[in-house]
Formats: sequence, C-alpha cells, structure tokens
Amino acid sequence: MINQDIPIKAYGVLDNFRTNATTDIAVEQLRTIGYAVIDSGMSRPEIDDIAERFARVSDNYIREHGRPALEAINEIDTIRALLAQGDEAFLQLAMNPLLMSVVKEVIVGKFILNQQNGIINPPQQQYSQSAWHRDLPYQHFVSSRPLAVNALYCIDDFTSMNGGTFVLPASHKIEQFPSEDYIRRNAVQVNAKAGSFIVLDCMLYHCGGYNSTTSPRRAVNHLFTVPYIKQQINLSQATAGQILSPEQKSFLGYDYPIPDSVGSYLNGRK
Ligand SMILES: O=C(O)CCC(=O)C(=O)O
Repeated sequence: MINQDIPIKAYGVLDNFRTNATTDIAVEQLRTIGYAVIDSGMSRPEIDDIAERFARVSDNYIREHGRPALEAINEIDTIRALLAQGDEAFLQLAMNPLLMSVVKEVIVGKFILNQQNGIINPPQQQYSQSAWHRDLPYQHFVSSRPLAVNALYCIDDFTSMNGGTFVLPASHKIEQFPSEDYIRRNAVQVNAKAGSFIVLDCMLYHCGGYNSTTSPRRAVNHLFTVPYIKQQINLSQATAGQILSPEQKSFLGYDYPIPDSVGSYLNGRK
C-alpha cells in the first residue's frame, strides 16, 4: 500500500536507490527491511490450478508416508521436495520469471534451489512453523549480500485471521535474536493475496501465526542459495527420472555434485 502523504523530498543525499522495473522496489526492500511481497503474474485459473495440484500432491504424500508417522516426527505440516512428487507444475512455480528476476538481483552470481516445501498451517491447532526462526537456522552472522533468499508462494490469501507470516523487519542485519519486548513492539504480520510471493532475506526472523479460521493456510516455501550450501534433500537425485532442460538441471544443482574422489574432482575440472 503506497501512502501518498509520506514526504519523499530529501537533502544532503549524494547516492540513492533508483527504481525502474516493478521488481526493483522489491529488491530495494529486501536489502533494507529484508522482505517484500511480489505478484507472481499468474492468472486466476493458474492460481486455482496450483491450489488443486497442491491438495492432490499433499494427500498422496501423507498417504505414502503415513499421518501417524509424520505426526510422530513433527512433519505433518510440511510436504518435502514438492517438485519431486511427480507434478512438473511445481518446478515451473519455483522458476517463476518475476521471482527469478528478483532473486538474480539479490544473490550475486550462481544460485540453486535448495528446498521447495509445501507448508500447511492447520486451523485452530499447534503449527510447527509458529516459532521464530531464520531459514538458515542456528546461524548468527550477518552478510552484506545475502547467501540465500526464500520465497513463500501463497496458495491461499495470507491474513491476520488465518495466521499469515510474521516478520521482524531488518532482523537480517543483526546477529542476535531480539528480546521479547522488541518482538512485541516491532513484529509485522504480512498480508498477501493468493498468487503472490512473500520474498525474504533468509536471515530475516519470521514465523507463521495462529490460524483461527476453519480452513488451512497453505503455501509453498522455496529456499534459493549459493551452490556452496548443502541442499536439504538432494534434488538432482530426487528428480533423476525427469526430463529436464540444461537450465532446469543447473537450477536444481546438477552442476554441483560432490566429487567422490580426487580423481572425479580432477575429471570435473576438464
Ligand atoms: O507459515 C508461515 O507463514 C511461515 C513458514 C515458515 O516459516 C517456513 O516455512 O520457514
């Protein structure tokens, strides 16, 4: 929402961000406050189609791995490696052109898809992602340029009623986790429409809220990282049976296998 009453003139400024394309403002926000909402450019039928596919894939996943077994390991809210579950639409989602243009600006040089997980915030229940975290958890460094960016694709509208994502603006710039008082004063709940991406610097503290409605709030979380960061699940092996373009293979990390031996490392240099 743009507030027309906010002053925009400045003095004493020699250098400033310039925004041209629609994605530039998202890039500027990611660098400064650590998050931005961007439209995927998808039509209503495409948004509905992804929602149907999500429901189908998650039902199959829960049937395959078993609800009690997933509950026992606190995995019932997460559908791991969606794009490796037999539906090509999720790889296309991860490579959404508007999203890619933002990620390319923010992560300098090569990046790969590190994770693509479906998440389901269940109605009126405990939710595994409701505790504050970074998406590179247990890390307390700050970097001048992000090593990783994540993008939550909203399957459903994200609202204050259904527990839309909370963020702590600019927390990617400070090593420590803030105090409770600071969190209460500064946390922001992001409202976003189905079909948009909430893009975060991966070091921004965030969490899901309490879903007080009667329907789940669903999303697809993506983590894009420099290739040196280990994938959560080996996506080149998990998609080995799929027909993929060189660009898709590179995006999934096929170009960065860990050599088994000095010999295979040296061969890879040729
Ligand atoms: O449910 C949400 O809005 C946040 C999800 C989240 O924190 C995550 O997947 O890392």
